Amino acid sequence: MPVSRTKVVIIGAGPAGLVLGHLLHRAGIDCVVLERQSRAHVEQRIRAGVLEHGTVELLTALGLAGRLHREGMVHTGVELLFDGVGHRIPLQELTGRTITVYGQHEVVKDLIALADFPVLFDCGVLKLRSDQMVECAADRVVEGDFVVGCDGFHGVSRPFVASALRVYEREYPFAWLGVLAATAPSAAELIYALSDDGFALHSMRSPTITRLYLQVPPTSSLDDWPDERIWTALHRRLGHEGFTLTEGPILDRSITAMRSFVAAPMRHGRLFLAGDAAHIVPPTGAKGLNLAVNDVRVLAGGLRRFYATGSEDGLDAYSDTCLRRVWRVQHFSWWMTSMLHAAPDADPFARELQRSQLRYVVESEAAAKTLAENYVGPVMPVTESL
Ligand code: RFL
Ligand code: PHB
Repeated sequence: MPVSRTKVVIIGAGPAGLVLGHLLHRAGIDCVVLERQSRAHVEQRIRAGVLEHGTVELLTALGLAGRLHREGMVHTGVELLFDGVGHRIPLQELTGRTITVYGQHEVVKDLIALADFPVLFDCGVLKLRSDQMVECAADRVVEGDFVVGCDGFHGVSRPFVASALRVYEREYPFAWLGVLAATAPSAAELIYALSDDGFALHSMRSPTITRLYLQVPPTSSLDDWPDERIWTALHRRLGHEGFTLTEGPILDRSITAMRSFVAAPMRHGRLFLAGDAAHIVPPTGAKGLNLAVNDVRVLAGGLRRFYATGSEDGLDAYSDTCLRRVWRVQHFSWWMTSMLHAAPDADPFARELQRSQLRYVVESEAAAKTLAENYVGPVMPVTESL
């Protein structure tokens, strides 16, 4: 088998792998991104929608945010709806920062269109031969100084080091049914709702496309949820005074399990894990993509330093630096999830605690600020990231 060489072999063309490619290319470090799926597949995969302030700043500094700034929607607040009443959390007023609603697949399209480094689609990594060499489809072998596993939760890089990992995990007794509907959003902002029937979320992708989620049993299949049942549940859970949910044709639907997961450490010799390959959060905090981008921002800094000076200090610090943020986000995502879902095993005591917590968050400025600060994400040292 012919072996091709590069400096950094990146497995996976999701947000983590592609942003890393851009950061390395900008620093003059050769890399190649190997992706199992086709380009059309990764460009159409509907997933996240909320970008933290720091993620937008990094993409902007990299020159990758032209369309994001034209089409993304800047939001200055989110709404929490419970006991039939909506309460606005004014994110910008509380933190000075905003979020941008822009689909993950749009981010991925932009990152691919602007890539000046090789991104090889339909080129899945079948196995790692070592922490510096991978074997791909079509008998291709690629060797580098480093391999970075950005291959998501179901990839091949984490299993390669499974015996050296400590795993922390929690599964939730519910899942999310997500739908994309061809209709204008029914409100200007995101609405996170808890009703007696469970959680629902109103989000959006554009002035003509609405994104909606429903808490469903973890055993649910899409066949259990014909359109009419979906809309009835959304009306019941999101309905409140001054709000009318508009329906439209459903363009995409999927069910996602809810899981918290961390595998540590994130470095094994010359192999690094980044993004969903190393950790998963339940989507209630809107954090997964942002965390993936943060990992590769830290890693690119370490690799830049290594190639400029030979020092491995940044690479040695990679795992600990990332895991500090990972655990903050794990806590926030678990907290939002527990506060906003109807757990099937919750007793009346647990339900009252949950409502008390929700009331506190909307009545206390300190508590609202805690939510807001975590939701918009930390201030990023962008210039240091390039
Ligand atoms: P990805 O995006 O899963 O990309 C991994 C890539 O690796 C490829 N791959 C391989 N390639 C080569 N060889 C192999 N052997 C390979 N195995 C896999 C895959 O095809 C894929 O292209 O991981 P990455 O880059 O770490 O990015 C993580 C994010 O995708 C994820 O955390 C977010 O989507 C999570 N998430 C959200 N994050 C947010 O920040 N804000 C949100 O609002 C938000 N909402 C969500 C979400 C995730 C959701 N689902 C569907 C899980 C809402 C939902 C419903
Ligand atoms: C989305 O728009 O897809 C979205 C928004 C907020 C979340 C999760 C997903 O917490």
